[in-house]
Amino acid sequence: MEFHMTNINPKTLRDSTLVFLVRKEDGAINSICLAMKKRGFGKGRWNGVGGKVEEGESIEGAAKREAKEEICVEIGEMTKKAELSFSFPHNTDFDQKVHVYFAEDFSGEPTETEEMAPSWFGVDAIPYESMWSDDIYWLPQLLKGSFVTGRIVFGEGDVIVEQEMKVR
Ligand code: 6U4
Repeated sequence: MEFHMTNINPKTLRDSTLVFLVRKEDGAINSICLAMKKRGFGKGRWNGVGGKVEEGESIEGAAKREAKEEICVEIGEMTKKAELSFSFPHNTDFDQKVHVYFAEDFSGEPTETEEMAPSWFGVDAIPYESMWSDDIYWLPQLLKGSFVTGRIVFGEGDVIVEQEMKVR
């Protein structure tokens, strides 16, 4: 794929959060909690939990609030794993800078709500074909321990038209 970027103005991107609960065995992540989005933006896809950062809220505070609202878990410590800018030139209302975290430290069992239905997946059985089409480019890197910075531009039908990822 050839990368040449449409300008995304970082100042106009609203902050949003995405948290993946993870479980480890012998020090390595062996399962990840994904939740099926039941309504609104991203409906019908497996994803982490999260949403918009509200005014006066910290990014981590927003991430924890969304985890509680969407799958009823209380998150303690989280690790930031990626910062991804998504742009939708045909509908800039969807443009967002997504702060991605892994959380091992949580209490409560992930529980279905009106918004999301959670389920645990082995790291070798992640349903990428039923997720946002960009996830396969960065989630495997996060699971391997990398931090990813990325910019992705979507066309109609949420097809990726441009992308740039830095893995470190
Ligand atoms: P609120 O009102 O905040 O609950 P909601 O309809 O849940 O609104 P939004 O926009 O707040 O939607 O949150 C979108 C969620 O989808 C965030 O967790 C970020 C995530 N997300 C957005 N674009 C994504 C993409 N391309 N790939 C991905 N997750 C994405 O994996």
